[in-house]
Amino acid sequence: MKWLPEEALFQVLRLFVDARAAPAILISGLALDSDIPPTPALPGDFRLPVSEAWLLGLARCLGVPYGMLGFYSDNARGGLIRDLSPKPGLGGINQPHIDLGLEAQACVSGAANEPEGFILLALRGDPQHGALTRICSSQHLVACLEPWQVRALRRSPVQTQCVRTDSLSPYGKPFYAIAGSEEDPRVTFFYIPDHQDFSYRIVSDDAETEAAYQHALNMATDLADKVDLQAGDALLINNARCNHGRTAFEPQLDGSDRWLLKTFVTSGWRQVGAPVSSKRPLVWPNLLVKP
Ligand SMILES: O=C(O)CCC(=O)C(=O)O
Repeated sequence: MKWLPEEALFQVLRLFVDARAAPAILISGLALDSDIPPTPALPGDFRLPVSEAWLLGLARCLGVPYGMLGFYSDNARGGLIRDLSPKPGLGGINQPHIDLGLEAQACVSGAANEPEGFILLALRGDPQHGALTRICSSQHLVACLEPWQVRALRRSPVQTQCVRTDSLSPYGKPFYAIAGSEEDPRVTFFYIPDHQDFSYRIVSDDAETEAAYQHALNMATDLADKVDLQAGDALLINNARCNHGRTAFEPQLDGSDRWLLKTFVTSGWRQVGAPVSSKRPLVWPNLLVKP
């Protein structure tokens, strides 16, 4: 908190708790460790105390940083901090050649640990400036959609469906692509990075909803702000207020590539249980220790 200018700290503290706060905040010019090693092939083994302190310190200003062990083990250091550096051939968000479609990281699996937000801190930007993080504000998007599209997306759920050569199967739970209040709509897109075994599509029993989802996704991709994260930039994202993605880019694989640190954040107290209802109890999630 002492390291941040007062105005920046004020905006960070509002992010999760003020209904009028921005959906995401970009802070530039953070001082990093004096000696950043070449961008590693993952998994790497290094410590960056100043940069890690920024990442986790910013997360503590918002709430509590956390990681998802297991989910991370193949392509990162694991634990609280995940390294994002290009790893061609690997599935998921470390794959540079794919355009990462918009998603809110929420409400699809129904798991208790879906992140309310996350932080990306750039140790090194893409020297070609091809990797652009997309942020689409839900409020802005809903204001741009046709009324019938908003109605259709609030009326009926959509469902992710895996398409294999010989079968179709549901993935995750059905979800409403638009929920929340009129003033503070919650837009949820879902995205699965390219997978060798299957492709996917988003379907609905309601034909208008299915069409509106695709239209809204295309519009969100056009409307999204594109952020060229460079060294010393931190992007703080509130998943309840925006969807995020990333353009494809060309890695050099010579140590000069884009390298981000990432952590998830929870504001702490949250409602558990489904379906969404004001009667659900508020609990403090047990994120830091194993039962
Ligand atoms: O690499 C980026 O800019 C975005 C990565 C991303 O989509 C994520 O961390 O979920």
